[in-house]
Amino acid sequence: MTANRGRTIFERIIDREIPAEIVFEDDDYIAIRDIAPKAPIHLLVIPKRHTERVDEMTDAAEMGRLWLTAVKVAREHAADYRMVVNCGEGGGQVVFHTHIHILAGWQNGPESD
Ligand code: DGP
Repeated sequence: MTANRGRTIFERIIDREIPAEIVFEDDDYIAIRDIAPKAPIHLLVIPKRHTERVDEMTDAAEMGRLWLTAVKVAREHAADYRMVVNCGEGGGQVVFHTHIHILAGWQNGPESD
């Protein structure tokens, strides 16, 4: 067993154990560039407090602050954008630490390039 057992890659990025291109950070959130971008701009907004998936969050203020942070980060990078949350393996989630995807930067909409 290792000390890192159970910690996700995002917790290790938050703790600076693994490098990432950080585009925003405050006391409660970090936003990074996705390592395998699915759009010209692909960012991940990650709360520092650990929950496995967004639907574990029951506090409306906490949920609201997460989305407001994602909107702020998105608007700093693009006028128009898509936000995606994958919930659970069946929903395509691979990293089990809550995060919002921001996808943007296409010339003519999401399926264009
Ligand atoms: P999801 O399927 O919603 O759990 O998306 C996880 C995303 O995390 C996926 O788009 C790839 C990205 N990702 C995985 N490992 C790393 C990493 O080490 N660094 C960065 N920057 N992104 C990562």
